[in-house]
Amino acid sequence: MRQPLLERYRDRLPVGAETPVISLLEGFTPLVPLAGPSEARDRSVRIFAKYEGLNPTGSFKDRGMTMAVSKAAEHRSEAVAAASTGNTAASAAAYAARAGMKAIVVLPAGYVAAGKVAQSLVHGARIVQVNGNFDDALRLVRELSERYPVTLVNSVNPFRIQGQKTLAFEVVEELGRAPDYHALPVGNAGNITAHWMGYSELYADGTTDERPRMLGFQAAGAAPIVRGVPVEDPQTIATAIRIGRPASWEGARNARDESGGAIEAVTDEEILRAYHYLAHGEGLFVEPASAASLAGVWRWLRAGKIAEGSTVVLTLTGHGLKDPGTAEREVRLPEPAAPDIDAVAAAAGL
Ligand code: AN7
Repeated sequence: MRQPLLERYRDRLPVGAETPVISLLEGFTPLVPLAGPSEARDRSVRIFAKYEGLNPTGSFKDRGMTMAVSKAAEHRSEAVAAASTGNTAASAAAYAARAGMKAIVVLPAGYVAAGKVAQSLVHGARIVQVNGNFDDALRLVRELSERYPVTLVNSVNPFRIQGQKTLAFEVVEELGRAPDYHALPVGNAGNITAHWMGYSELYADGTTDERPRMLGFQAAGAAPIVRGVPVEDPQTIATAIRIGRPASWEGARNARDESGGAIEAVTDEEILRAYHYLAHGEGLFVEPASAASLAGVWRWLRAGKIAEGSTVVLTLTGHGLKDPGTAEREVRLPEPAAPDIDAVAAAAGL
C-alpha cells in the first residue's frame, strides 16, 4: 500500500504520535527521463523531470500542505488561510476538506488560472478576491491570521517547507545520488528553500556525498531576486510565479550561494517555447511556470555552462490542466467540420 508522505518520511519530519496525518497520498511522483532536447543529448547531459503535476491536486504544494494541515489539526485549528496565485489555494482547499476544516483563500483578482479557481471553489474554500497582486494578498492574509483564529498555511508557515523538502529525498532515492544540478521555477521562493533543505539534510547525515547546484528561474517581468529589489507590479504569463516580494527571499539566496548555483530570469517567450516542447516533444503537460525550469536549463546548455555527462533534475511544479486559458490562447482550436467522411478526412489532414 502506498503510504502518506508523513508516514514514509516520519523520522525526517516534525510528526509526533499526537499528529493526525491528513493525507491524500501525495508525493512519490515519477522522475521521468527526458528523451531530448538535442542540446542535452549533444553534451550527453541527462535531464530528468520530477513531474509534480501528478500530486493529488496537481501541484507540488500538496507536499507542504499535508504537513501544514496535519499540524493545524494537531493544534486544534478550525480554519486555515492562504494567499495564493492559485496552487496553494487549491491544495489548502483540498486538505482542509479532508481534515473537516474551513479554508480561506485570498487571490489576486483576475490573475489566477481557471483550473485553480475551480478546484478551490469545488473543494469548498471561502474565496476572497482582492484588487491587488499576490504580494498584497499575502500581506492581508498574514494580518488576518494575527487578528483572527485562522492558521496561516503559506510557505511562511515552516511546516510547509518541511513537507516540501521531501522532493529532494525522493530524487536521491531514485537516482541513488544527488543530481549535479536541480532547476526549478521561483516565485515566493519557498520551494527552492525546501529543496535545498532536503538535499542539505541528506548531505549532513552522510546519505549523499554531494549536493546539487540549485538553479532557480524567475519570469523576467517578475524577477525581484535577480534584480535585487522588490518588483512593484510584477507581470508574466506564468501567473503562478507573478510575485514581486518573495517571502523566502533569504532562503533562495542561501540555496543559490551555498550550492554555487544561480537565480536567473527567463522571458515569457522562452517559457512558452519550453511549455510547448515539454507537451509536444516529451508528452508532459505542465503549466507555464513549470516550464521556466527547462527554459532556464536551455540557457545554461546553450552557454556551455553544464558540464558533459551531468545529471540535471527539473521540478515540473504544476499540471498543464491547471491553466486551460493559456492552452487555448497558444493553440487555436479549428472550426468544426461537416459530419461527413470527406470533410472529416480533410480536416484531419489525410
Ligand atoms: C506551478 O500557489 O505561490 O517559489 O500561491 O504554483 O515556492 O513560490 C505558487 C507557486 C512554481 C513557485 N510553480 O514556487 C501559490 C504560489 C508553480 C507554482 C511556483 C508556484 P515558490
